[in-house]
Amino acid sequence: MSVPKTQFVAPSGAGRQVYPFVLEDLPYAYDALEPHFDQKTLQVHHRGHHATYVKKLNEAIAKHPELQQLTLDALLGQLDRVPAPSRTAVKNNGGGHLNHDLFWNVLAPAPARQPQGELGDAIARHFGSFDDFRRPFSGVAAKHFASGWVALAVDHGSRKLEIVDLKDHEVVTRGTRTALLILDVWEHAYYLKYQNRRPEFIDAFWNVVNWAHAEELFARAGAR
Ligand code: MN3
Repeated sequence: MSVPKTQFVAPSGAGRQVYPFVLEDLPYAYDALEPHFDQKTLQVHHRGHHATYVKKLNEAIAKHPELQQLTLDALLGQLDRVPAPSRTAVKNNGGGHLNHDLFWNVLAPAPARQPQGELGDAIARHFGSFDDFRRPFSGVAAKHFASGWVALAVDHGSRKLEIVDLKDHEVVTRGTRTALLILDVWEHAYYLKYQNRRPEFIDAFWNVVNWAHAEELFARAGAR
């Protein structure tokens, strides 16, 4: 089965995985993001929620040997190739795996507080200033109804930066945009520590953003 490989960008490790999909270890200890993101939440979120998405994605793809050579990026970019009875499971659990993998990698203990270099310049150019980017991103995250994600993405054609509001486990469109930053606003991401106070969780997020990783993703997306 031939796959048009150049059509898909692989912005993260999980996007390049093929069946059987695996849960990678976090690139830091579970308590490394304290006090902003607590150890217990991170453990349950990674070893509980994320692991379950990987397990259910594998169960769905196990039924379809013809899909087992496709990368996760290819599967999510061509969901119509997935037989209808398994499509929702692949969309939800595959999207969950991809988004969580990116989320863990755009977090870091004691990172730089603002983006530098070309990404820093691009954010200043597109939004006016770093704060003029951060405010609407936080606003979209705070207002998002029910479960979902908020991402900063770069469009490959226009080179524009966009704040993208994603429902459930929707992913940033494969092939035409690359996600540089993502925030999980499902209740499971913050409920143990912050309960219903999602805005406090969003404020805490800005203390642990791995801007160096976002800068690398931006450079690799070929954006200027
Ligand atoms: Mn989550």
